[in-house]
Amino acid sequence: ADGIAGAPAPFDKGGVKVALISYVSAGDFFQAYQAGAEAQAKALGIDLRVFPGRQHAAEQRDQIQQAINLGVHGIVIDHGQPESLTDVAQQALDAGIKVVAFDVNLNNPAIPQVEQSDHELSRLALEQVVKDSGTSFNAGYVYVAGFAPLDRRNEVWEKFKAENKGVVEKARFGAVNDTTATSTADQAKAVLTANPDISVVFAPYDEFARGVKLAAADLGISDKLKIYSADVSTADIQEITEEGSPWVATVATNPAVVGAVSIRATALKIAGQDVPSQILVKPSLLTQTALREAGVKSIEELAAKVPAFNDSDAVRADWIPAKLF
Ligand code: SR1
Repeated sequence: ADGIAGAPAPFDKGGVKVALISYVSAGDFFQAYQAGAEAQAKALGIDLRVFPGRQHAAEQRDQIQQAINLGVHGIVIDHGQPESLTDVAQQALDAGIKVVAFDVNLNNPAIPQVEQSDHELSRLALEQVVKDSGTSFNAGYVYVAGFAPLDRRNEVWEKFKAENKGVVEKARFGAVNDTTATSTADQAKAVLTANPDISVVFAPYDEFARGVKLAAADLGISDKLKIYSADVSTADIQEITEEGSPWVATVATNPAVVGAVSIRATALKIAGQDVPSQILVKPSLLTQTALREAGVKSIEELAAKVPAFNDSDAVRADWIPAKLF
């Protein structure tokens, strides 16, 4: 591959190899994240090897070992189970490979972590809940423990409940698998049937929200429910803004930007430049009302209306090409 004139070594000569190793690949968020990583890698002349995730801890470990054997310069570890990754991540570092984590806490000072300000994300969503429904309501909560972003969002939910005793969590459910939305829909149907007094569902992952919305439609209770989520995609915008949708708000970054940021952080590490240990990409609140009023129908239209959504100042350098999307 061609080098970049004026870039530090090894980017000046080219031939830089990076592996993107994911735990989850299915769903809009992860596809857009990968596309953003690919766009930034291309702009940097990086040969990006993408290892798809199938929610399989042993497979993800094997993939890291394969990447070490391939002699990559850097590895992005995207989600995963820390207990099955910390030793192989250390093996990669010992082999001189730079490692960056997205949404998985590897507790290693040599591994910077990219995240979407999950505490703020949760806080913004719950502030909107209070605006819409006050502080006395019965709630459903969709959560699967063990995923760093969901655990961070959960910390804010727990605090919110502790501070608002009128908020009663009637049921907690959820699944993360190959078919997260439909599995969550099946569970939501049972939960909403057993708890007809639930009026708010906090579902801080778009696949969760999609599942709850599906269940509400099947049960014919869409008009009795308000769903709040994280994440956004073109398909999500359509589901949020369609007539009668109970999905009333989401708080989101542009996942393609987060993918690009992950690659930039890895490139800076490979070039021997400073990278903060925590790299935050800030999310924005997107309400159904605002999206409808702005007539936004896709991620591209959203980015055109909210320029900050299409970029991040995180981990920038003069030699790293910007303006990817
Ligand atoms: C299974 S964890 C899902 C979350 O990871 C990313 O942080 C996305 O925001 C998504 O909500």
